Amino acid sequence: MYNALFSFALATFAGLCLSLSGCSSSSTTTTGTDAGGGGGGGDAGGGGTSVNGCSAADFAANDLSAAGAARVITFPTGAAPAQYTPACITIAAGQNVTWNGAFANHPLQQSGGDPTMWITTTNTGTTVNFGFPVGGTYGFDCQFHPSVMKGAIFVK
Ligand SMILES: [Cu+2]
Repeated sequence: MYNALFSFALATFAGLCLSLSGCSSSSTTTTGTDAGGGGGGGDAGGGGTSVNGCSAADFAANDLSAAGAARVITFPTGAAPAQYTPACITIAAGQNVTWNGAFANHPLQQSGGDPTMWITTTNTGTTVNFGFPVGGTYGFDCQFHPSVMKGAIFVK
């Protein structure tokens, strides 16, 4: 009787183990392109890694994570390139950022930083809003003028 119960328990556990990846010690290791799930792994000292010219000091100078803060980045509506304003900001995980400008003239795309794709390439319209649910440093730039128009979001 005891042996039968024990065997049943073992079988149940084994089945559970099969159904859950990572319950054995031989769980697969990730490839390492997404350090810490895009999270804290790459953030030196919690101030954000330097991406697209945005340093930890730049991120700290534009901390927009306070409740009620306007998390808006503007850029030109005309064809002439000009840097994003502000280009380097800090927000908290779960907050959103709005970009305002002419995407047809300045297509927004992810560029640099953590590889997670919170920013979807946008080339039409004048406003877009993206959420950043996971901590990390996420770079972006203009497809047409990446040397002039570039920035990053540090999500703490
Ligand atoms: Cu541009």
